[in-house]
Amino acid sequence: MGRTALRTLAERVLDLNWTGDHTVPSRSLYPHQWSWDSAFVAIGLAHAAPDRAWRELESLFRAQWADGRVPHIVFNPAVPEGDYFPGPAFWDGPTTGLVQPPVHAVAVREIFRRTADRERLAWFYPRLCAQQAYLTTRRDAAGDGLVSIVHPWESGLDNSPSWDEALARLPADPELLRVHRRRDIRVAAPAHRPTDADYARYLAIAGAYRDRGYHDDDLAGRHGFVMECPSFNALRAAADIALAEIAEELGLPAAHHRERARAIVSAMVEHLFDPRTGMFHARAVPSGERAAARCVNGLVPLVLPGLPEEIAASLVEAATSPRFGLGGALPVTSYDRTAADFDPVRYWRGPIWINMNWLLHRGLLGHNHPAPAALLRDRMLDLVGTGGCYEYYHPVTGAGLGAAEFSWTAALTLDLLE
Ligand code: 9WN
Repeated sequence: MGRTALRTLAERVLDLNWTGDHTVPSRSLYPHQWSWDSAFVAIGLAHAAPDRAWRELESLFRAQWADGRVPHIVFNPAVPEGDYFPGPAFWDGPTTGLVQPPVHAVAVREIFRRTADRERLAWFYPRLCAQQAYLTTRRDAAGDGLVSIVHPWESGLDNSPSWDEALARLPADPELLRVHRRRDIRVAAPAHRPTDADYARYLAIAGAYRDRGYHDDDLAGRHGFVMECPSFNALRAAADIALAEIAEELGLPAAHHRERARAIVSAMVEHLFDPRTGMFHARAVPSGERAAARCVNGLVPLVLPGLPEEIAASLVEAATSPRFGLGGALPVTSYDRTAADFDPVRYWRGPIWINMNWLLHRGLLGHNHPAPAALLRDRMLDLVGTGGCYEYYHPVTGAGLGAAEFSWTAALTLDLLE
């Protein structure tokens, strides 16, 4: 498909999924507003419809909690409860109490670059700072300067092998799935989604957090799932770099943002980088055990400009190895292709995701690897151009999987086409 046709296709998907003040990730599977999806969508809309890009994030931040957290899902009250599970009845409120990776400051910076709307930038700045403050003060469960997630859904990489060891220690109560019926596997192929055992654990962890009123006191001592995710923390450091630029634009002090980004990068290198694998790994709190699996979230820290060059080089090497296939016929996989349990169709356990590759593309450019960056960009555009804007793609055939007409794939395609 030619570049113009691809742009038209991507814009059409975003139009289709626009609801009037936000974009749903997909009409079929995800009928509400998701936090990091909206940030990726806004990055694409910044090119095609900048006013809509601002409105996308404004609607999300209007749902920000008083403690600063930006919820992972904002439920649309017009959507019937049965259209997504777990919906508002489960969470006991108009949003979930979880968060997702903070890509929003980067998105705001990108929209500002194209609109120069200083008034809207000034509206966002304190809200983005409050989002970071929540993560910094309430979610540093280990006290090591890194944010902990309290649910696999918070990583955005739900059934990534990064969480296998931690989840295996928790009971998978089948009763929960008798009480609550999954909707996703009636809309998508069950083999392409997390398993029932995964979902039983997801519900138990979310229910425990909800039953404590979404409090973050003593997470390490009281909560069953507390993990430091490398891509979540990298995106949080990237947010501080964006916030420094936003603060400068507004004539405000910026040094503390840069200082915190530096501190996060040092903590990540100290606690999450494994020199034996040459990449980052998720880490359990309080045990400090690093997950053995090599997953794409361990490559995403390449987005950080402040990463020591030898570490950036080792990430590029790991990404280029047969485990992830950078430079090959298709973009990078979500999981190590050579692992015994690599699964080409099951969600975050093998398939190719455009948002992860878009982040790696940025990282390659930032660390001065223009040739592999250009090749990766072409591979992504070929994949979307051939298969359409799917949620994820088969790592051998390139066939589209999961939801069709998926918003962030369309949005990031628009960004790549610029
Ligand atoms: C749970 C919306 C979201 C993405 C996540 C992706 C998936 C939800 C689900 O869909 O998660 O949050 O129901 O499976 O894993 O990254 O934000 O697109």
